[in-house]
Amino acid sequence: MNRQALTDCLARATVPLAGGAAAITGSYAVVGGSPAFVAAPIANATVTLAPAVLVTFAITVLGDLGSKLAYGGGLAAAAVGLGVVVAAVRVAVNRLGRPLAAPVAVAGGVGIAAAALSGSAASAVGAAVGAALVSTVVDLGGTGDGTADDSRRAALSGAVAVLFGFLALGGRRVLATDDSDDAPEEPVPDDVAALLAEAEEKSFDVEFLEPLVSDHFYTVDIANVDPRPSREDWSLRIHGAVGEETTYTLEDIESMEHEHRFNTLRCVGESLNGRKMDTALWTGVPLMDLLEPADLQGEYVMLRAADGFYEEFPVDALETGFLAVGMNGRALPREHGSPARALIPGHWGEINVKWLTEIEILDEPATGYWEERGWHGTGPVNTVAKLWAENHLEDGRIEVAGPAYAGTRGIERVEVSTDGGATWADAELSEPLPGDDVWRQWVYRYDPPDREHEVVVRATDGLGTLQPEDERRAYPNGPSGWVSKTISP
Ligand SMILES: Nc1nc2c(c(=O)[nH]1)N[C@H]1C(S)=C(S)[C@@H](COP(=O)(O)O)O[C@H]1N2
Ligand SMILES: [Mo]
Repeated sequence: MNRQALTDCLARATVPLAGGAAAITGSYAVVGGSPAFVAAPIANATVTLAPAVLVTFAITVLGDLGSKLAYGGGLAAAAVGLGVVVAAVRVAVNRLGRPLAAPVAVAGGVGIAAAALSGSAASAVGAAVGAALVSTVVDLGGTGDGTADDSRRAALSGAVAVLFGFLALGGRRVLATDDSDDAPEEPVPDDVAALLAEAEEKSFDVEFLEPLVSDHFYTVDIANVDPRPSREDWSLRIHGAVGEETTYTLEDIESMEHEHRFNTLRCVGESLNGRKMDTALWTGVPLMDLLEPADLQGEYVMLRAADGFYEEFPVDALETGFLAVGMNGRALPREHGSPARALIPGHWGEINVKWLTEIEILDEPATGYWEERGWHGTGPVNTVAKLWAENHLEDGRIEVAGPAYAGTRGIERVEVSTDGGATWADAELSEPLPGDDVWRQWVYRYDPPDREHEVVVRATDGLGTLQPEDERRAYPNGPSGWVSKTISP
């Protein structure tokens, strides 16, 4: 293809692409980043259907960038898909010799495609309006046939799509006063406030160190657009190898006796000194209170969720499990699994299933979502001491600090070396918080040598076991090794 032909081709593709882009912005303007967003099913499929190696690379090497790229890829695919609809409809209308009918036909075609994808009329209307607008303006702006006209239409369609995007998204910001999906903030109950105050008091006053109850709790989702099960529709079904199949509604759960628990979560796919480890105060009910009436008979359990996620593990781990409906004194936020998620103490984050809908008891072991992709993330966490804060104090000393975590084994000791591991000293540990599965903080201050030096940190768990020194990357068993960092005086 020569250059001119390529330019023409691109120019012609621009109108449908601009239409597709306007369609997804139109949908977003109406329904936001909810499951009704027209790009949601496509964006989510990019993760679920992607080859395991690619997903692992995205998680371990690209981290958050990986999920942004996946989301971006999904958005692009949705724009192209709807663009194909725009193109097909416009070609058909022109063949029929009814160019004036194009906007109506485009609105209809895109609307139907968007409704099929999103299952939402509002979302479809937003998409249809966006695409039809681009189509209309392009037709009004065209003067006749020919190549010069093609590039002119291309420029016009791009400009309309961008302008529409600004207006639609701007309008959404102005009109949607509360863009968050979470319940309106209610005052934090006294008992929760007291526990949060205790955590604040026990947190070290160290700059750049996350407090014992995390300010920002990480998220890991297979879905680019999280589910949003409505409170009314949500239920938790306990079935499979049980004596008595049992279903709970949210009302059932809310009428039960609630507890508050500090619990740390850590993702098996994070890097050794990474940030996918956090702690919150969770409110909910012990899983056993829900499971006892069901009379469990199998050895294994599969937890299933509204986003299509599922994880399997031995049923014993449910004994200390918890169903959380609240977090830090508020309703469980959508990104952390509202209305209810599982917490399985001491285990890697992945079996702490969010948007939990089913507990299926099994006679035989099965394979969970991440295990199908090669991970071994259903067991207990590895011991770690992280180095998150490095401060040069006014008195000339250096202060290093971080969290240490070993699941239900607990942390007994953290040691620091400032000479690359030749000699060691004990770090100061924060007072333990109540609970069996909570991290602690460590801090160490020292007079630095007047050259670059290597600081190494290592933890000993509550069973007296020193964490292994050898560095292993996250895939497939979770990161392991001693964290070290080169520090300049
Ligand atoms: N339904 C569902 N539950 C899920 C996930 C998910 O993608 N979907 N991710 C899991 C993983 S890999 C981790 S590490 C934790 C993270 O919990 P958080 O997002 O609340 O930090 O949730 C787990 N539960
Ligand atoms: Mo995870």
